[in-house]
Amino acid sequence: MSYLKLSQKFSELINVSNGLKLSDIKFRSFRSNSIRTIMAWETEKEKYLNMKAEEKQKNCISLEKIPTWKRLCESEKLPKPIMKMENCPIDNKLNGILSEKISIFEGDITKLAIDAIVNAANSRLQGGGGVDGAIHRAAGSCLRLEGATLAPCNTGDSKITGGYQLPAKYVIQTVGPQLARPEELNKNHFQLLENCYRNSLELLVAKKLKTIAFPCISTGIYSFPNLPAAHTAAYQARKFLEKEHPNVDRIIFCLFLQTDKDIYKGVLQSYFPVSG
Ligand code: AR6
Repeated sequence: MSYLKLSQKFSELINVSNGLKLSDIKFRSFRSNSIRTIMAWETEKEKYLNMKAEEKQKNCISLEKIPTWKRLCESEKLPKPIMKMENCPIDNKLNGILSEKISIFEGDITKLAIDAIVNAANSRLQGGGGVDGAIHRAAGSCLRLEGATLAPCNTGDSKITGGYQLPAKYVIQTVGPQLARPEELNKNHFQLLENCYRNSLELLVAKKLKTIAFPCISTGIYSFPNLPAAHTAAYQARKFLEKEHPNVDRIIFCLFLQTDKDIYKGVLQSYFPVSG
């Protein structure tokens, strides 16, 4: 229900004459509590959107401190490249431009002072373990309140919420495919993971935002194997940037585990070669 409609309901309830039954009084108190809750997260969202990242979190990391993939390739000895998956054509003419639109960041996604960080959420958007838990702890309780107004989020879909106390302005919540065991991996899981990356990136440009960081969606509690997940992430980013690079400043892969750091440094060399 929109804020306006809720306010109207609130006025109607206040105008009800004396002689209310107990159930009416309970309903009225429930309604005014809901209004207060909605006002709380909406007001907080605005407040934090207008605040500088450093005011929200002292030890945050801004985009300037994260080298582009091109600079990393020039300054670091990388592991052997890992070949692209089959049927993943790229437009080599764009290699120079696109290698400056991608980065790897090794560490905690909740420290990034950028436009949007992606959360590997569940459909309820109420927080959980892993990166989801870390994001909710750092953002504060309003993230959960706003999430409740957008849930459920289906597997492969993405929804955008405020960043609240996070240095990032927004959180793009996406729900990755869940496997019982890594050996279960099938075509449908790949497709759902592709949707997570594509829908999150589409939401970014639809909201006119320029910088985004992804954790390794589904590769923790949801058991998607790390290597095929990295191929999927890299190719979706590549395809998206080939079309939308003028509207995007940076896509950052936020890597928390040593396995992913090694894999991404290998995989990105074939999806984002620095020269043609
Ligand atoms: N910053 C960056 N990456 C992180 C962080 C962090 N602070 N913490 C963990 N990771 P997971 P999933 C990495 O399990 O597999 C939750 O309960 C982690 O090492 O967080 O999509 C949700 O509510 C791994 O590489 O997400 C869902 O129910 C990656 O983030 C379910 O887990 C993803 O691992 C989603 O499971």
